[in-house]
Amino acid sequence: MKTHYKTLIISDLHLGTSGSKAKELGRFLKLHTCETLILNGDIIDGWQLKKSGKWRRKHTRFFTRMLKMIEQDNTKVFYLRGNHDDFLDQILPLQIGNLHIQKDLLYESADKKYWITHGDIFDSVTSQFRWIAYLGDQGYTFLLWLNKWLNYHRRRRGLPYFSLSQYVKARVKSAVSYIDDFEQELAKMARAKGCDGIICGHIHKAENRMIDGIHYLNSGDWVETMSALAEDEAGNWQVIYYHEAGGQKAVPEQETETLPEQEQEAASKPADTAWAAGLKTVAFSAFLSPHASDPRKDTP
Ligand SMILES: [Mn+2]
Repeated sequence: MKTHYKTLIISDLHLGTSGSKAKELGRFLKLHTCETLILNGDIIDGWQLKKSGKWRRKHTRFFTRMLKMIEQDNTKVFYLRGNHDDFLDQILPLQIGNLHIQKDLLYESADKKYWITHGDIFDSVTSQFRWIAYLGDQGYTFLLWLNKWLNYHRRRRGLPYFSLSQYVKARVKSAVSYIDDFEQELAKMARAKGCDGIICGHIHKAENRMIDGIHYLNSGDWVETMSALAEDEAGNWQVIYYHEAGGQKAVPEQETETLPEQEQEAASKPADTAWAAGLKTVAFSAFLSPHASDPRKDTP
């Protein structure tokens, strides 16, 4: 039995990178039906594809799944550009049947007006250090790789899953304030546009809360947290996670050497902090310094 929502919003799938959880998202979409599906940016990672990324069959399968939803369920799809799929700027706005490719979207629901945008606009209005820019695009990829490797060894030693990048994000002061500023600033932008709410992605941190009277919603990502935003027929929003929605555990993939992952719950509470404390020094020196000098060069 499929769960039905009025609208589903996902973002930051980063197809073309090995960290992309395309298979899991495919399964997730199979478990749901919706009237409107909004792909809120960074679905295809054009930057990585240009450098070292590889387009894989499972990446194509995601779009096959999407087209099936359009054909079988008559789902309306809006693909909004993100900074990693900014190649879309050259073709948008474009409409092919029920598929709309555009920059952003004004969405009305239950008497409320939402501005839906990827969120990278924030990077141009702030001089704040940004955590991904801080690490650099490559640094983030490396961090995800290290995360996999680390957890492979932790699992062999019987230790629970530990999310290194979530840990770094939570501990690095500038990262915390970046996320905070991002949320505040986007809420302000929504207000300036006369909207009641803002729906974005970009920072890979799902959220559903009020900020100074503005409804702030973030759909998270499909690289790590595997989260989405769902709206029911009455206009109520919630963040849903892959593992809560009945998705199976991530499976090992021969083609990308992805290692099996534990439930995300374990990731949210790093249990042995003594072990983690040792990582801090590694994290700072290994990932942070090389890119710290020029945060504008390689934006997330
Ligand atoms: Mn982005």
